[in-house]
Amino acid sequence: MLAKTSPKPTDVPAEPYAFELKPAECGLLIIDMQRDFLEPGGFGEMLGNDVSQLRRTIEPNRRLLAAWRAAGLLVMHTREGHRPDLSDLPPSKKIRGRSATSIGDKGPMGRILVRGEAGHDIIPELYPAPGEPVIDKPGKGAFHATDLHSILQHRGITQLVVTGVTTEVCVNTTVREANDRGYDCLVPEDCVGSYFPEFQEMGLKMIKAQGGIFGWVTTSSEILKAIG
Ligand code: TIU
Repeated sequence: MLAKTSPKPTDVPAEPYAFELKPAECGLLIIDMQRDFLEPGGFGEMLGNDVSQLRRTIEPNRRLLAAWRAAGLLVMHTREGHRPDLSDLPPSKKIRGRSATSIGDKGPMGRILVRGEAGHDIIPELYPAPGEPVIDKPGKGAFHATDLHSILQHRGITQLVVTGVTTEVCVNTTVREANDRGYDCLVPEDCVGSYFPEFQEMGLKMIKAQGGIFGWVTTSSEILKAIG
């Protein structure tokens, strides 16, 4: 079998200015594309949200994931959730929202946001392939209380393409955490989604404002051109 050669560094058109993508140092990090957030009957819908706002991100993510795999580059996935005994669930998170049903309780797809339950797992369209690290995170950010930083350091990763849901919650928190740890983050706007259109817009604006205070924003088609 021929060894895969990584594409060369390429400038990807982005805002606030071009992102110099170094494929060998760049990981694709897909945030929380879980059934509980994207499918009818899950935790997201239970909170009163319209899941169709998130489902439009599935197809662009699927194309980007396929291209990233074909180029032989690093793919990682995250899942928000907790241990079955809920020992890693902060009491503040358990009671937030004053909902009759909350994290750890029985929902339509098993116990809500509990590891090992059907609703906690990643949607079939973007299911992790063998060998792709899956980061189980108890918080909104993918670095808090996980081994993500170690995994990235061991692989020589300095850049992240961050996709997934939701734009203003887990994606923004993760981009901010990554930025403070020295990673350059590129966010394709069609691959991230929010239940709220105004938060989608502002969540992306906040990343690229002030000269790219947290990172860069582009589209998946620009990234596909760069690694294709
Ligand atoms: N993954 C993620 O963003 N978790 C959330 O709880 N998001 C909401 O927008 N609620």
